[in-house]
Amino acid sequence: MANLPFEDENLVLEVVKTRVKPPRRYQVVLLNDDFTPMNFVIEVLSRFFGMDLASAESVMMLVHEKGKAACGIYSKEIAEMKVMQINKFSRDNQHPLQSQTEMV
Ligand code: TYC
Repeated sequence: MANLPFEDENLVLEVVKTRVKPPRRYQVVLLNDDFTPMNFVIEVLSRFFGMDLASAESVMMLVHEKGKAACGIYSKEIAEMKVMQINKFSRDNQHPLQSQTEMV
Protein backbone atom coordinates (compact mmCIF):
# COMPACT_ATOMS: atom_id res chain seq x y z
CA MET A 1 0.00 0.00 0.00
CA ALA A 2 2.88 2.36 0.80
CA ASN A 3 3.77 2.52 -2.91
CA LEU A 4 0.38 3.69 -4.11
CA PRO A 5 0.23 7.38 -5.05
CA PHE A 6 -2.60 8.28 -2.70
CA GLU A 7 -0.62 6.80 0.19
CA ASP A 8 2.51 8.79 -0.65
CA GLU A 9 2.86 11.66 1.78
CA ASN A 10 5.28 13.48 -0.55
CA LEU A 11 2.75 13.59 -3.39
CA VAL A 12 1.48 17.07 -4.25
CA LEU A 13 -1.96 17.15 -5.75
CA GLU A 14 -2.84 20.11 -7.91
CA VAL A 15 -6.30 21.13 -9.06
CA VAL A 16 -6.14 21.54 -12.82
CA LYS A 17 -8.83 23.35 -14.78
CA THR A 18 -9.81 21.11 -17.66
CA ARG A 19 -12.37 23.38 -19.27
CA VAL A 20 -11.31 24.47 -22.75
CA LYS A 21 -12.74 27.36 -24.70
CA PRO A 22 -14.54 26.48 -27.94
CA PRO A 23 -12.33 27.21 -30.99
CA ARG A 24 -12.63 30.67 -32.47
CA ARG A 25 -14.69 31.08 -35.64
CA TYR A 26 -13.74 33.22 -38.61
CA GLN A 27 -15.98 34.78 -41.19
CA VAL A 28 -15.00 35.12 -44.80
CA VAL A 29 -15.74 38.68 -45.91
CA LEU A 30 -16.02 39.80 -49.52
CA LEU A 31 -14.85 43.35 -50.33
CA ASN A 32 -16.36 45.69 -52.89
CA ASP A 33 -14.36 47.20 -55.74
CA ASP A 34 -15.29 49.24 -58.81
CA PHE A 35 -14.17 46.77 -61.47
CA THR A 36 -15.21 43.17 -60.79
CA PRO A 37 -18.34 42.37 -62.82
CA MET A 38 -21.42 41.56 -60.72
CA ASN A 39 -21.87 38.24 -62.51
CA PHE A 40 -18.36 37.15 -61.52
CA VAL A 41 -19.09 37.90 -57.84
CA ILE A 42 -22.30 35.86 -58.11
CA GLU A 43 -20.25 32.99 -59.61
CA VAL A 44 -17.78 33.21 -56.68
CA LEU A 45 -20.58 33.12 -54.10
CA SER A 46 -22.17 30.10 -55.74
CA ARG A 47 -18.87 28.25 -56.33
CA PHE A 48 -17.18 28.83 -52.94
CA PHE A 49 -20.15 29.18 -50.60
CA GLY A 50 -22.74 26.97 -52.29
CA MET A 51 -25.25 29.81 -52.53
CA ASP A 52 -28.25 29.56 -54.81
CA LEU A 53 -28.75 32.31 -57.36
CA ALA A 54 -31.12 34.41 -55.21
CA SER A 55 -28.81 34.33 -52.15
CA ALA A 56 -25.73 35.03 -54.27
CA GLU A 57 -27.43 38.03 -55.93
CA SER A 58 -28.53 39.51 -52.62
CA VAL A 59 -25.11 39.05 -50.92
CA MET A 60 -23.39 40.54 -53.99
CA MET A 61 -25.70 43.59 -53.83
CA LEU A 62 -25.03 43.92 -50.09
CA VAL A 63 -21.26 44.03 -50.74
CA HIS A 64 -21.80 46.44 -53.65
CA GLU A 65 -23.87 48.84 -51.51
CA LYS A 66 -22.21 48.49 -48.07
CA GLY A 67 -18.59 47.89 -49.08
CA LYS A 68 -18.29 44.41 -47.57
CA ALA A 69 -20.33 41.49 -46.26
CA ALA A 70 -19.76 38.18 -44.51
CA CYS A 71 -20.37 35.14 -46.72
CA GLY A 72 -19.85 32.30 -44.23
CA ILE A 73 -18.37 31.35 -40.85
CA TYR A 74 -15.74 28.60 -40.51
CA SER A 75 -12.77 27.34 -38.52
CA LYS A 76 -9.59 29.40 -39.04
CA GLU A 77 -8.09 26.86 -41.45
CA ILE A 78 -11.18 26.55 -43.66
CA ALA A 79 -11.73 30.34 -43.71
CA GLU A 80 -8.09 30.96 -44.72
CA MET A 81 -8.30 28.28 -47.42
CA LYS A 82 -11.44 29.86 -48.89
CA VAL A 83 -9.80 33.31 -48.97
CA MET A 84 -6.78 31.89 -50.80
CA GLN A 85 -8.98 30.06 -53.30
CA ILE A 86 -11.24 33.07 -53.94
CA ASN A 87 -8.36 35.51 -54.35
CA LYS A 88 -6.54 33.13 -56.70
CA PHE A 89 -9.70 32.45 -58.73
CA SER A 90 -10.20 36.23 -59.07
CA ARG A 91 -6.57 36.86 -60.05
CA ASP A 92 -6.65 33.99 -62.55
CA ASN A 93 -9.68 35.64 -64.15
CA GLN A 94 -8.05 39.11 -64.14
CA HIS A 95 -10.46 40.59 -61.58
CA PRO A 96 -9.39 42.58 -58.50
CA LEU A 97 -12.03 40.96 -56.24
CA GLN A 98 -10.65 40.44 -52.74
CA SER A 99 -11.82 38.49 -49.69
CA GLN A 100 -10.44 38.37 -46.16
CA THR A 101 -11.02 36.61 -42.85
CA GLU A 102 -12.36 38.36 -39.77
CA MET A 103 -12.46 36.88 -36.28
CA VAL A 104 -16.06 36.52 -35.10
N1 TYC B 1 -18.99 47.06 -57.46
C1 TYC B 1 -18.90 46.09 -58.53
C2 TYC B 1 -19.54 46.67 -59.79
O1 TYC B 1 -20.22 47.67 -59.73
C3 TYC B 1 -19.60 44.79 -58.18
C4 TYC B 1 -18.98 44.10 -57.02
C5 TYC B 1 -19.78 43.55 -56.03
C6 TYC B 1 -17.59 43.96 -56.93
C7 TYC B 1 -19.24 42.88 -54.96
C8 TYC B 1 -17.02 43.29 -55.85
O2 TYC B 1 -17.30 42.05 -53.82
C9 TYC B 1 -17.85 42.75 -54.87
N2 TYC B 1 -19.30 46.03 -60.93
